Amino acid sequence: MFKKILSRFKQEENNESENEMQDEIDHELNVNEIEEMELEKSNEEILEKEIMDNASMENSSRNGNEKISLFSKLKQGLSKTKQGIADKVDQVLKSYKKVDEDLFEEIEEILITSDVGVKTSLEIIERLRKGALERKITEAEDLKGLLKEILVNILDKGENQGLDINSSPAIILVVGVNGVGKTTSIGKIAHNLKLGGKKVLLAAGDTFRAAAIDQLEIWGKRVGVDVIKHQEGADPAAVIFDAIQSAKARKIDVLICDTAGRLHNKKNLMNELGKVMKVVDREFNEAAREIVLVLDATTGQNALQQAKIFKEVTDITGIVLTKLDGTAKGGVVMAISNELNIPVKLVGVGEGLNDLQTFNAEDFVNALFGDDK
Ligand SMILES: Nc1nc2c(ncn2[C@@H]2O[C@H](COP(=O)(O)OP(=O)(O)OP(=O)(O)O)[C@@H](O)[C@H]2O)c(=O)[nH]1
Ligand SMILES: [Mg+2]
Repeated sequence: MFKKILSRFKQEENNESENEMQDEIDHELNVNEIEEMELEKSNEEILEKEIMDNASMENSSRNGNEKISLFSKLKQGLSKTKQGIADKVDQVLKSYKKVDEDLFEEIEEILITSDVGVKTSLEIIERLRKGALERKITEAEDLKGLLKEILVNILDKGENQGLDINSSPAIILVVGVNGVGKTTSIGKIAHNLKLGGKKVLLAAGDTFRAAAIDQLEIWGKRVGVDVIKHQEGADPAAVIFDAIQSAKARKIDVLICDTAGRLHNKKNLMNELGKVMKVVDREFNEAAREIVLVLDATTGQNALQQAKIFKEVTDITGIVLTKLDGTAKGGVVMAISNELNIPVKLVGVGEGLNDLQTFNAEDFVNALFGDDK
């Protein structure tokens, strides 16, 4: 039965024509427009929420002398994904005892149904089969170590992990569709950089709505970093231009630029990001550059689809995967890492200032399986 579903999946994947893909992409971006109308709140509402969040964050950090370590925070964040992948794998390994073909199929099913994606799941199982043969693994329980190794291998992009902004000046362009956590992530990155002694400046490149500018300013105040802004509706490239001049004049180490996710279609997105990139090339070519794509883990395979679109329109250097806490869809990180070959650089495991971590493949897989570091 499962084989049938799988072959249908594969067939569907193969049959997907370029045009259908384009429709899907345009649809995805059109949905943004509709969502924009639905999500558009008054400035006051957003400001109020931000201020309340701020207060509760401060309270919790005041109570939080027993600061949870980064790893346990990651483990806690991944608990639902663990239930969907690692716990189920553990169960089948226990029930099978010996390695056989059915066991591989069961693991494959677990992966596919956990947002790891068909393509990546099949690759993982192929490597698992081959590895088990090579290492003459016959006990089902012994497959777990091999599986973990394979997952680490897929996720580990070597030196590319973490933002590459050690040389000064540096610029980080933050892109992604609306609501994925761009502005929040900018706040968290700015906070971490400031703690590391860097001089940081923010640019309000999302000029699509006034609230976006206000929200970035709130984050700026919260972490003690200035924000360069224009009016709502201004040209984002002009904002980035001003921010770059200001960064140079003030000898800023890292300039972080917010951008709008609410663009009607792929062409608009390409035009807007293209204009911004031109300004960066011309005015700030000497700066180390990161173009990070923010993806919301709770959207599962949709996040993969978004990453494909953005990869086509700009040279993404890394992914920030937010909202891993509380979602069962964290398996999508394997698909992103494997299928797009873009390193996941940071992961968000909560709404607090300290809830954005540098991604580490080994820690991630250990946390996913509920093991220690
Ligand atoms: N639980 C959780 N929530 C997060 C995380 N990152 C962001 N959020 C929440 O996601 C919501 C949207 O975040 P924003 O930073 O406003 O997203 P955005 O991409 O800037 O959105 P637009 O400006 O509307 O395009 C906020 O309520 C954040 O608190 C995370 O890692 N975990
Ligand atoms: Mg925003």
